[in-house]
Amino acid sequence: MPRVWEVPVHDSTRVRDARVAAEHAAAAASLDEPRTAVAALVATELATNLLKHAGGGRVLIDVVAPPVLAAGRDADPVVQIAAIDHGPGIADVAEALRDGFSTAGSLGAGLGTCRRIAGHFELHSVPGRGTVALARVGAALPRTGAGPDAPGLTAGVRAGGVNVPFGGAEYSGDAWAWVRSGDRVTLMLADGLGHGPEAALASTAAADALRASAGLPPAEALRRLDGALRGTRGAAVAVAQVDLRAGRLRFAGIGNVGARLCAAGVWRPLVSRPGIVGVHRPGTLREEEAVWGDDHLLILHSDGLPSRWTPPPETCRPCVDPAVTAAVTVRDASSPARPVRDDTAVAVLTSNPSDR
Ligand SMILES: [Mn+2]
Repeated sequence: MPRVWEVPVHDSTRVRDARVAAEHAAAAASLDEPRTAVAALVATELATNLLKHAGGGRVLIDVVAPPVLAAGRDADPVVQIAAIDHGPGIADVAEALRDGFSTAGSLGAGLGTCRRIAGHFELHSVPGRGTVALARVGAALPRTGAGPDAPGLTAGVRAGGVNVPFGGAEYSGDAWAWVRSGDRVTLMLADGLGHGPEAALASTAAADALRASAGLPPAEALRRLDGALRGTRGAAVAVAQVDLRAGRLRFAGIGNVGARLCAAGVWRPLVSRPGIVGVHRPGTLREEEAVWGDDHLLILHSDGLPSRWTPPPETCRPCVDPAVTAAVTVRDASSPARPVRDDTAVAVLTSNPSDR
């Protein structure tokens, strides 16, 4: 059952908590000492920045699969560090990433340093709405300099997500995972009933079972998951699968997991059947099919997001890192005055621009 960390950062004492969380996540991802130090430094910088530039915010730390899964390669886990705020935003992102840039009278090495030392770093800011800074730190890069995002190792799509435990708990009852089998990539989001460790056991079992059914179509995968979750509390689960060669998306879901597909800026929901995976599976399970192309984007989310939430048109941007889109979604669907009332996970699947 993987840990997740949410560290609210509203005073300087919490910067240390963010660093310690990053060190724990690095241990969970089996990073070596130098890469652990990188994760700790990035978490420290991002938490410090929240205080300096945004009047506070929160740092989410998680161990995730890499955003691109290459066929035949084991998915080495990476530490994902996301700093989310509702601050004034950054008018000039490129300028803010320049080494030595500062607006708050600091040394200003922060964001430029993060971008240089993390394996992957993204900054997304909308003036007036806030900022998401997201870093991924994995094992040391191969000596060729080819990272997991390098062309030639890619899979046509990329996925990412964030997972926010309810009330700052150690475990989230939600889990998301993605797997690849040949031309088929499958994204799953599971919301274990209730929250806390028992809910996390159910959603973790769903993620494990998905990894064992990578090539199966969504409805068949859900049948396997239903068997795997017997004896747990059960979960709401949605499974979406892209066939890269056919350019098709297939979807099936049981229970209350939101699924929305956008193409060319237009969103439409994908519909799940009522039921609880592992407890009560509907007798028949119809798969929904749709075209999948480069301008498509899929969001799966648990009901930690408000039930009437619909993605704003600007969310439909396949060029943005999927984990950043997920973090922006969580940020914009909640506010300091309107905190979420359950575990919240959002997972996003997009095409991979480096393949084009
Ligand atoms: Mn839940």
